[in-house]
Amino acid sequence: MTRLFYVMLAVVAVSLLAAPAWSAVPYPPNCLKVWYSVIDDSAIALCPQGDWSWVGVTIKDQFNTPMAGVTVQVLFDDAAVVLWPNAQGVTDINGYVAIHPKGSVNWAGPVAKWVKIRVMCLAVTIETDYRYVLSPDYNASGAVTGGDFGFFGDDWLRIMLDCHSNFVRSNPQVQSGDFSFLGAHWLHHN
Ligand SMILES: [Ca+2]
Repeated sequence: MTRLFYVMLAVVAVSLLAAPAWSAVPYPPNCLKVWYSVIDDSAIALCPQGDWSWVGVTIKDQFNTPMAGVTVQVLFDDAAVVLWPNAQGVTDINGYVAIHPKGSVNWAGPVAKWVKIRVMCLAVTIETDYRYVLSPDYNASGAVTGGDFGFFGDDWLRIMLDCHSNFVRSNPQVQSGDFSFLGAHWLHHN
């Protein structure tokens, strides 16, 4: 009888130890990630002030329950993308967080950077996608100023859909419509 008692005790102990394995973790198929204020389906733009493209993320666990109070990060896997500071936020009671990346892109030629972008939560990759990343802060100084205008001038009238300065993708030429977007972020800084 005593032996049976200890066996039962051991079973209970193992069950308790196993309990953490059932704790909530982010479950990507139940999560949702949507980019807003994008250039088009394949391109986003970052302003050092954080007022251009942004991402809304909903984190749910394996039971489809919203996870509140967890940190979500947006990672750009390219050294040319500079963030001021890291793009991250904490989910609300509905598991939702809006992240407005404050960013710049170090200009490396007229073609926009094609960047791998990862949304992470608690070391889990929620979603990975690839997009062109543009920025009116061409020299990654943290501010949109005269130095950036020089880069835009070099691209002026260039006909190239994926040009870094082609903020209006419906027209492949860099012209006044693109300049108005640069103007809208003029002197914005981190
Ligand atoms: Ca700049």
